[in-house]
Amino acid sequence: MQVISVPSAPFAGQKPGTSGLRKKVTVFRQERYLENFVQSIFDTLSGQQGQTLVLGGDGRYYNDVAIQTILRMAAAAGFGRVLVGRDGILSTPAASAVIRKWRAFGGIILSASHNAGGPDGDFGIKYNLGNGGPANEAFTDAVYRRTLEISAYNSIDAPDIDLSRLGELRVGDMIVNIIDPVADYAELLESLFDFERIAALLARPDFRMRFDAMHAVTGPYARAILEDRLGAPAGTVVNGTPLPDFGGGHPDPNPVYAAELVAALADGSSGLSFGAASDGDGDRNMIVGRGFVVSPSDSLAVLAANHALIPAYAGGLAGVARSMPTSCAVDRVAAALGIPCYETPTGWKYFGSLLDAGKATLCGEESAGTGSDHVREKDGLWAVLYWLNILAVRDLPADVIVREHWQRFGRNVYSRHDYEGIDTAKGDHLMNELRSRLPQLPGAEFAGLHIVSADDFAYTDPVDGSRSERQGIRILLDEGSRVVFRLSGTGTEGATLRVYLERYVADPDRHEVPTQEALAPLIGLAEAVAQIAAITGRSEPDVIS
Ligand code: G16
Repeated sequence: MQVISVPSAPFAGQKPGTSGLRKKVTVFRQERYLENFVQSIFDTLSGQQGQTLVLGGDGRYYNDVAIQTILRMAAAAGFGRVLVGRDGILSTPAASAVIRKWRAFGGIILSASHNAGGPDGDFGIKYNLGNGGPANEAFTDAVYRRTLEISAYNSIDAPDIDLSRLGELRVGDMIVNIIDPVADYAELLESLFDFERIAALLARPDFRMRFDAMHAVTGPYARAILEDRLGAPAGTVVNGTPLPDFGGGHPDPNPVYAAELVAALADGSSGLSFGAASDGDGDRNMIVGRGFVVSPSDSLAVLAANHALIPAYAGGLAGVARSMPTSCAVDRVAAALGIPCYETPTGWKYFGSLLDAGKATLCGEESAGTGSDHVREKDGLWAVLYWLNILAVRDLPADVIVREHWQRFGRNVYSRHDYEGIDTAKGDHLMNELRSRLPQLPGAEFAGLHIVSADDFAYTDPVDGSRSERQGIRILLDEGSRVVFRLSGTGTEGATLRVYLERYVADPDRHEVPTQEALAPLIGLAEAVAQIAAITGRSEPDVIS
């Protein structure tokens, strides 16, 4: 096998964000762009000779082309074997499960998650370590530095291979195993939950669920698990065929982009009692009860509070972790359980060391992600099965379970306002202005709200001591209310400003006040402090979730 060195030169901007490198497909299709980034990953690794790499993606446009390129480059980099999902498909949690089960050296996941796909949509690539989780910041920073000095990439002269049939092939001297993308993952989930009880629930005539795969990667996974293994009626999974452009939709399971599912459960007319959805690459989830969308932060708290009902977690939780902007609902559960609750920056990569060290069992984020130590990614179908297991044991509808949770712990009323595609310079200016005002904020009053403290969140990993700075501006108010400002690290066009709003309401008589109404004073404070309209020219957020 002859390794060919192809001269190249750096591209600006190949800096991984919250979760890998995400850019427009048109950017990735530039000659040498993908190759430069992959070579920078391989140059940052050491000891991969003869080792196993896992490779797959969410099936979006360009997935198939990128996989063939990466296979040739992996052979040139000296990998001994690549496990690739049939048709190049692996959901993000399934890739994590495969890396762990087969003790692979690492994995490359091709996904831009919930971002739109197609020739004008987004594409993405990230590297996961041998623990199955996203590479840490030290690694991604090293990859970025490498992209700035790259002068060539390595490949071999080999034809594309047929990825549609399971089996063993070769690319150069490297073995390629085309594996069933679902089998290892389904087996793992079956080991965590009470499948018999969930099957009994799904068989009940008075219980009907719908899972919306949003034309993205979870279709085959959900069909195999919910319909084939658990016996849910055919048709339970809708939009279940993965399409390269996700049917033109936005595979982000929130009330805006999964509006059809929410509408189907809005009243009793459809006969549905439970709904769920997942995103482009299968790591996010949305849980919907009748006339009730469960907020992701509440979902994490409910999962933690009900862990004793789940076979895998009945022995107890070591601890829980949430990203900083996620509501503090789970903190209250942790306090009641007497277990630690860790607060990390946004990005699943920060949970990895806590999970590896056995400090946390469940993790979650406001951005619709929950997961556990079974893999090192957030996991959409895992969350759905966890909810089904709770419903099966408690025999109550999802909304009642959440309302009872509020009765016991109080309600952390929560919402996120997104201003998408704003001018990057304006986004940076807004954050810099806020930063410069931080020293004056503590003690200030805005429309009756008292600011207790304000800072730019920084995190020291309790396991490896690594430090991450400037992870979002927090304004903490009386009685557990907060406003947090961040710029998204996953967008591909301009900047997305995220404003996270939270207010703690203990009084059960006020739990049903509509969320935006309950948060109105905080929305006013956010505008007054950050001057969003004046700086960005936007008077309303694009997405409220
Ligand atoms: C990624 C990360 C998550 C993060 C989310 C939102 O999710 O894995 O940890 O919460 O992005 O990040 P941002 O607010 O920076 O856009 P995914 O599902 O896109 O891979």
